[in-house]
Amino acid sequence: MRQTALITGFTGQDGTFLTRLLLGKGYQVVGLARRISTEPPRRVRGTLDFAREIASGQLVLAEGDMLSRSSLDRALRRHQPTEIYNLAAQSHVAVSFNQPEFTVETNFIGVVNLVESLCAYGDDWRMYQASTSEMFGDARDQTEMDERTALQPTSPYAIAKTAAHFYCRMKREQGYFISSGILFNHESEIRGGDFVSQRIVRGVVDFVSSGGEPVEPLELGNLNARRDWGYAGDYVKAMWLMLQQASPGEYSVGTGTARTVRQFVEAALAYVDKKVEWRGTGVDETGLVDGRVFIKVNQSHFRPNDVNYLAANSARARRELGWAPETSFDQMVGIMVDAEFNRRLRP
Ligand code: NAP
Ligand code: G4F
Repeated sequence: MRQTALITGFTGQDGTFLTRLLLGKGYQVVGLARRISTEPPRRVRGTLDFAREIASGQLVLAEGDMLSRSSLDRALRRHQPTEIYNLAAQSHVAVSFNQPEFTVETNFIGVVNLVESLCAYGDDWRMYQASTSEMFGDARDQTEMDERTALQPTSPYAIAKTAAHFYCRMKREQGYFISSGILFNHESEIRGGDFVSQRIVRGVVDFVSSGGEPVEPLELGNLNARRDWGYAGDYVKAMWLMLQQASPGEYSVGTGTARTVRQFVEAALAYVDKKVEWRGTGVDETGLVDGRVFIKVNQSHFRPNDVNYLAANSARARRELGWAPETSFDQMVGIMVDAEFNRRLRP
């Protein structure tokens, strides 16, 4: 019999990749989407076209919001999913400092709403919770992080995600099948435009497309922050694998290699055969390309607290799930840059 999966956060980056993965496996996918006043973003239109191509009726949309328990109850009763992937979140760390209440409501209370709705709905279900490496906070010893590493969240985003992580753990200990993926940063050609990877990629494409004409420098914040960046298409496979195990658990998922924001800039430029020359330090640092200022540091992009180092120890995911990243960092950067050039050819 065909399996039904419900995905919250279906319109986001991971929701898009996971929908495609599950449709490809023959699932019926129920995409929970909140009502917005503007037209659906292009990335959802792409998914709808994709669904139409492979089989009509395999993808259905359910209107709902993590802050409305009754909408979650209704979606569960109506569609009877057996796998639930909770990807919905206010997912931007910097935004969470300006909107702490909304972030905590969505990322923590929203999870409580969903879990309690599921417990009332029955017991034939498995849930995936999107936990995050941000929960580790600023590790002093800079060793790779796994499921046993202490959590020291330092942003409203991470605090809310940590509360949700513990809530899911509590429910797992009561016998419910809830698995939490502690995923490290993963990017793609459909990454939101306000994350540093996509800001850099768009800046590089602007620079190359200018043909030597003056362009506004790309303003960034903390160039020294190190992240363990992987490709989103690989990471949604780990989510699915977690729900196929005999028992639920927590899994740290990343590549194991941390790179600085500065190295991301260098890699994106290298892909278009350019080199950056760094000058100055701190907020006075600039990056020159072909003698022109391409990068400027702007204090407004710094966070009140930043996490300076994140790198995964994914031994458990590799051993138990058989998961491993398939796309290298340089390949991921290339995919993003190519997609940005193509997007400009087809507005
Ligand atoms: P994303 O692109 O920002 O997508 C977030 C999704 O959540 C969107 O579909 C958004 O819908 C939805 N959403 C937000 N508030 C909602 C609400 N109140 N009710 C229903 N839906 C709501 O995020 P992502 O990168 O795909 O990440 C997916 C999940 O993994 C998130 O929980 C994120 O915190 C977590 N995570 C991400 C990473 C990463 O590097 N990408 C790493 C670790 C964990 P709209 O389209 O309507 O805004
Ligand atoms: O791209 P970012 O905004 O991602 P961040 O904060 O690491 O969060 C992402 O990954 C988490 C997993 O670890 C997810 F849970 C979360 O949902 C999200 O997907 O920033 C990365 C680094 C930070 O240290 C930031 O301070 O880049 C630094 N940075 C420097 N300049 C900048 C900028 N970040 C942004 N967004 N914009 C800048 O101009």
